[in-house]
Amino acid sequence: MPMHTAYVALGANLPSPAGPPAATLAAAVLRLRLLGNVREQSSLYTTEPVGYADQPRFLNAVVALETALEARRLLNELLDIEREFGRDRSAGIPNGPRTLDLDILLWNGLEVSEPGLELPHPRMAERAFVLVPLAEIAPHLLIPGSAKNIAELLQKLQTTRKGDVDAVVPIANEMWRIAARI
Ligand code: PH2
Ligand code: MG
Ligand code: MG
Repeated sequence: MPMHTAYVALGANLPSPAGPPAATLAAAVLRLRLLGNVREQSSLYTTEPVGYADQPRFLNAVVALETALEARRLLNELLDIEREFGRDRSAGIPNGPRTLDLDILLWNGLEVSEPGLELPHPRMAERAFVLVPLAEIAPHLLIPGSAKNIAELLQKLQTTRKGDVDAVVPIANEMWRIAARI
């Protein structure tokens, strides 16, 4: 079976049926294992909300998932998992609060721009809450369409938006650590 490597960003800032955001993200990682092999798992980070200020802080992380699923199939599976964890898209505030957000950042070297599926993720290079955890697990990874690797993109963000990068802080969380070992 041909396998692919997808980098998936996880985010949450509302309680879900699994519990508070840390419990949701730990459970979501275990759930992602039904889609393939979670090869790398970043630390868990507490982050300042970006794009819409009046909401709780987020927890964010990134994992590398080895999977046989094509990008569109993977996207649909991730949307299913979001719904399992109580995601309600009818609230409709762009960048607003959510129980669970699972975004594909990269799927192999694929470049695609279709409704609902844009790869690489179009805003990933501007988002410290994505680049910091991604740089932890894949600093040398290259993004299609960009000459810079993740560590270099993060350095660049550090010079323009140092405050954003400093606001992404790793936290010790037992559930998250255990989920990485199960
Ligand atoms: N997700 C958003 C908008 N803003 N801010 C943080 N800190 N973390 C997120 O995951 C996040 C966000 C849209 O998906
Ligand atoms: Mg998102
Ligand atoms: Mg999303």
